[in-house]
Amino acid sequence: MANTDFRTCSLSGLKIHRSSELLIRWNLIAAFATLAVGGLMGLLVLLTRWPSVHLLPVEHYYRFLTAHGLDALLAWIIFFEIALVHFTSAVLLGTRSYVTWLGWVAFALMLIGGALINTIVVLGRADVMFTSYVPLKADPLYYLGVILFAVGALIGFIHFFINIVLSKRDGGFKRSLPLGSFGLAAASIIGILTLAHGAAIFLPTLLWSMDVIPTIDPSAYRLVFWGLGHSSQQINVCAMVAVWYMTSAFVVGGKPVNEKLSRTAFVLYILFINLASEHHLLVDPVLSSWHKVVNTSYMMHLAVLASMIHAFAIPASMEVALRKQGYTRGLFEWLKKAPWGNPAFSGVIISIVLFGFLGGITGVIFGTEQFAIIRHNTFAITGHFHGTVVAGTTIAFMAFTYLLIPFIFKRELIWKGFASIQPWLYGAGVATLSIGMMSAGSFGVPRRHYDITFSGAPFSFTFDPAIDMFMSMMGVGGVLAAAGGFLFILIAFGSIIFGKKMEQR
Ligand code: HEM
Ligand SMILES: [Cu+2]
Repeated sequence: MANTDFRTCSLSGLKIHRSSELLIRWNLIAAFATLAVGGLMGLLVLLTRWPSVHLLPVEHYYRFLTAHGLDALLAWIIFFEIALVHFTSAVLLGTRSYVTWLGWVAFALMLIGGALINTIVVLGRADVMFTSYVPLKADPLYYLGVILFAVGALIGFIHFFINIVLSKRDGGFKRSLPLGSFGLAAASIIGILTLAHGAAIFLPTLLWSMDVIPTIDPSAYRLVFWGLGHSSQQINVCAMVAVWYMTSAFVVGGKPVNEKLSRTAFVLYILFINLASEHHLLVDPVLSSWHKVVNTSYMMHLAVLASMIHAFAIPASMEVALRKQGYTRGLFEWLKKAPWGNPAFSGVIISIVLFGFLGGITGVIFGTEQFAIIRHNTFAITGHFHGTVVAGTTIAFMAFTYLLIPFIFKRELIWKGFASIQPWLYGAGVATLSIGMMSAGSFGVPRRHYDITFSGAPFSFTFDPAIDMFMSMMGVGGVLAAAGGFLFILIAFGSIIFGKKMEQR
């Protein structure tokens, strides 16, 4: 391959090959597009759950809830992660993308699968929500769409390993991978295991929907489904943490204080995070209490430990780097003088704080055997995971987008002033949304429920009046988040199309 196919990014110094550049670009474009659809669906669902608005009719509520979960959690996040796969397994190592065609096969499968899922859901043939618990049944094409998307993603994660093996052969890195790539290696290992569970559950479910298999045991479904559904959240955690480290490195020149420790923490994720999948089965009668308590009160903390290590290591890496730049007065000058106007930096800090305090803490609490029984299927759970996958992962990915647009698309950001407030707007919105949901849930408000006033029901039930305030908090926060999300989409697409071209060798 001719050397002219490489260019050197003048901002980051990265050596970027045309083959990876195109793969990253298209995966990012697909990610932004699916986030736009998913976010719009989220807004419509929100305006339905907010009792004083109650926008959609009942069947549309479940239909759009299904689309929201799939576009936001499956499509946006995984398209972005596959972009990160190519970024960390080729660009960060200064090598080309090997087997580029395989990257395009993965992308095409994900695109076709995603389009199929959305079409079938919009046609009203798959009102089964994200989890598609049997015996809820969707059109076979829906399961086929999920399988195509998952196989595409699987190939994408496998591409990571092909790239790093061949890159090592060609001298892309010496002894160990840079930390960002190491994090994505952890994500890809978990990704491959996870997607194998996906195949194990969605293939039989496809056959069942085609009447080839007579029944699927609901407990078996839940067990295997969460091997996919929960473990894939750990792909997200690994990718998010890798983004935290990389942003610290790119924006302030931060290096982990003890790199071995940070690497070990990623290994803890690989080894122990799968155990946490069991929190989805805590109220099911299948497993024994002994098993549940040992798993959720003891073993799970080995994975929590990993997050605690990262939560200290990353801010520490920033502090050390900023102090080296001369911000040494007092305890906190480095913090005051940090580049808060850079949305990549502020976004990552917001992501770290909200992920830890909203998503992490509630996950550890709700995920214990003792607590699960009173929070299960309440709105508190929805509050918890908007603290993790939205306030944590989505904000981190948004922040990293502000770096990738100049690095990969060679465009300047448009609307820099708006860009610098976008993470704050989105972060404040999601935090309010999430706290509103958690508070309402602690008064027993259910998730996935069309009408909590139970109008027309044979028995009347009213919740504590306090929930009015919490549901409004959710509503106002959600609208702010939707505004922040919309701003992000405008800035991302606007910069790609209209941003000032940057001259580079
Ligand atoms: C504008 C931002 C967002 C708003 C206003 C929003 C709002 C909501 C609301 C109101 C629900 C319905 C809960 C229920 O009725 O049970 C929901 C569910 C959900 N949201 Fe979001 N959300 C947003 C962004 C996101 C993002 C970015 C993700 C993923 C990364 C996400 C993932 C989910 C999932 C997985 C569900 C559960 C779907 C199900 O129960 O099948 N949300 N969201
Ligand atoms: Cu889970």
